[in-house]
Amino acid sequence: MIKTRITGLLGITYPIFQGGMAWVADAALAAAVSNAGGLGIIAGMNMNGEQLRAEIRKLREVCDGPFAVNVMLMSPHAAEVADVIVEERVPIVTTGAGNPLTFMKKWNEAGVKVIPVVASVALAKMVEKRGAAAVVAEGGESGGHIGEANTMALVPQVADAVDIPVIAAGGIADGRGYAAALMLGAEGIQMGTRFLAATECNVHPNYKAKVLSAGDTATIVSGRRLGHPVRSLKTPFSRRFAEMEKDAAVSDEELEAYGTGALRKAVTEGDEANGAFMCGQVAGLVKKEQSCKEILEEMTAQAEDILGGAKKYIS
Ligand code: TUI
Repeated sequence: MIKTRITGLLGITYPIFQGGMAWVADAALAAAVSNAGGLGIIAGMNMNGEQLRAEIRKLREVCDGPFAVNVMLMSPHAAEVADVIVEERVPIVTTGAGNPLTFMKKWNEAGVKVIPVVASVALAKMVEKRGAAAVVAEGGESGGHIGEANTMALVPQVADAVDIPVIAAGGIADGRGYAAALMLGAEGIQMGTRFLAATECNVHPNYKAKVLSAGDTATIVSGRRLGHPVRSLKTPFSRRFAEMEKDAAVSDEELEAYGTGALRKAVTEGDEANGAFMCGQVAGLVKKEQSCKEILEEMTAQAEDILGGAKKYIS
């Protein structure tokens, strides 16, 4: 078994989080991951307060264990979602795409464990000071909204800067990445892309098929001009978006409008022409659909093998 401060702190079997992917991470996926011994996370991003409350209750019907809700801080519903987390006594919250300080006092006072996703050392130090239980250090190999630093550089710098546990995210999809993350100073990992291909993941079949057939250079980053770079699969939509942002004749408003609703179209409709299929660089490592339980068990067995055999490098 791989045990760290994170397994003890959260009461989970495996120190493996499922990313709180907007539109994707519903009660079914989060329950499957939590029931298998990892940390399942419901995405609060695409829901208002009442929709989130319903999703939390749905999860609790089939899952007794710890789970989390992710608050996407750029969401117009962030404040009401933050309140629902307290009202529903959600045990753990993760945040993304911004600075969570405005909500941290309320969550800490309610006994919610706060685990912000950070893309820099500065934010990691700031949230530690305000009572974060841990941080997820997310590198730019990730799918979706990303920061500037990549996992190999970011994780050890964050681990040096804070005393709370660090969970590595971005570029991890198998036991090799898991073992490497521990060597960089992380005490757990978060994965999104690998869980996109999970049996219990309800994305449109086109989305799953695209992830499963993707190779190492299948993704592209767009949206830098708007201040929120996003990594997604190369599709007619994402290539066009990247072209439009280079074109000075296209206004920021037009660009923003072109992107609006694109993730929903990919997840719920599998719309190849107009959808944003957010996905990490590790898609090329994800070759088959598996249950969440199989994913957690296989990741752990591979990482244990590698870590156990690492002495071969020392003479
Ligand atoms: O949030 C994510 N990944 C996401 S959110 C999302 S939904 C979306 N849809 C369309 C456009 C944009 C987003 C899809 N994927 N990951 C966590 C994450 N947080 N990555 C990077 C950051 C981050 C970046 C800057 C966190 C804080 C930050 O600065 C905070 C500050 O103000 O200091």
